[in-house]
Amino acid sequence: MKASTKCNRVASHCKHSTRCFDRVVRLYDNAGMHLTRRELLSSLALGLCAATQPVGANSRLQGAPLRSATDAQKQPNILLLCIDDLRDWVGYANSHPGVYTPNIDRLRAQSFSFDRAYCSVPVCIASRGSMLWGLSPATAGLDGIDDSAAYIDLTNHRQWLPLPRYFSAAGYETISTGKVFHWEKGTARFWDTYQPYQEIPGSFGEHGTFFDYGVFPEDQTHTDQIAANFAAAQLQKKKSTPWFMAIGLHQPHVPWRVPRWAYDKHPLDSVVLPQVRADDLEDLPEAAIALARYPSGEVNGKPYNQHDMIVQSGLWREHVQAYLAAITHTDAMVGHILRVLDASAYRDNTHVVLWSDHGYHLGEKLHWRKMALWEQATRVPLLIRAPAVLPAGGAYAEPVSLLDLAPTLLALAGIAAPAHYEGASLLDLAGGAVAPRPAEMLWGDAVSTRIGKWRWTRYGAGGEELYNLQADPMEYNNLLGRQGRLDGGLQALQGRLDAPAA
Ligand SMILES: [Ca+2]
Repeated sequence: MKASTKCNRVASHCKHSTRCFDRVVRLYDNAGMHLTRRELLSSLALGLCAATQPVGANSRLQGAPLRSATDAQKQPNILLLCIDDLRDWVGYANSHPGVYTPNIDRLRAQSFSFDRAYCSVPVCIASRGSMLWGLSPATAGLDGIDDSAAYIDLTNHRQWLPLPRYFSAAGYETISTGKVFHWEKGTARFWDTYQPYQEIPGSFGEHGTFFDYGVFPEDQTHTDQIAANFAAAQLQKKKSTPWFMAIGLHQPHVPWRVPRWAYDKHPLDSVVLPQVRADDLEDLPEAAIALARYPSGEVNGKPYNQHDMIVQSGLWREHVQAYLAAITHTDAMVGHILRVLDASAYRDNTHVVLWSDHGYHLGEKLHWRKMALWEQATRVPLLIRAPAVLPAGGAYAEPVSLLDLAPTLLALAGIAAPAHYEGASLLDLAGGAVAPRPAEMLWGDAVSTRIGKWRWTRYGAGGEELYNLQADPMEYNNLLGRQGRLDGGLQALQGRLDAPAA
């Protein structure tokens, strides 16, 4: 990977300086490790391609059953609510004081919750690509670092089709608006009924921290309100076939620009900052420290780090307030859509699934945004309201991966998953029919595994982390220290699942 490519990508987050982020560029320019990994990914992908049947009318939708129109009309509808950059800050999770999500909390009471759900890659494009194509990030070539080309290849792949196409093949009308796929271009064609959307205009803010936030103008309609209105209008139409509707809600992705009422739910003096330990990086290997400090580099000739910049600005609390307000706005959009659904003819024959593409740091590990392998960046809400299938109010406490979401959505509709999917339905897992399986997440040349109470992360450049989340939910204490390794790997970890807290 060439440094210039990465700088251009990083520059999309930072217009102020393409010379920033030197440390990260150096980390990922560890050429030997990265090329080895790229070669490995390529060989994996080629192996899978070779194993796939030739393109043809019957093989394109491998695994999708043929159904009669009568059968199809009995199939449940699926409403998928896709939230952008929402970490585990939902009211029902009690994860942070002041989170206000009454509508999502009501949905949770009606739903089965996967309380420890993890993205496959902690950045929008790669997480969504992995989820929507049912492929691990390694197979899809989406490692989070420079994924544009791999993502475009996916959208044009002739055998690996995106999720809505399997619903179409089973007789569903597929409906969408908002950010579901990462980009509208090249993906709008995957839906039968599609409303284009406008991203929220934003910059890198006026606060000197590269974050854009503020009050959304009252005389304009917020893009998420437009999406919610579209969903509501669709839910009021009479449809002759079952439908799969995916609605993308942009907040709490930056820019955090939501109406005044959402800010008013979070008065500044009530906002609680996340717990951050200044010495939190001292037991991390160098590669983990570099990830925590990402993005870092220099601006106007001075070294900087995002967390330092926000602390020095004196606006940390305002940033947290804006994130909380953005969550509350999305919660209201969820409430609007669900109220219309529940007043509609579709109420009793529609499964609702809510998920977020990855988490978010607001200072923990001295890190901001996503793009890291700790709980804050990787853990997401995941709710399934399908009371005939999963008990309302129920929960699954073991780690699960969003890689399993596409086969789960197909299973909810009674559609067989295509053979190349690398995840498996969560329905069996939730019912206890199969043993818990580790959730794996990738970032660049680093891999992190959640299994039971453990998180084990290893970096291509060297260095590992091991946390006992039961004893140490904030991941303050790396049990391997700066230099340690986990002897015996995953097998050893599985053997330690029942060991006393370290
Ligand atoms: Ca995102």
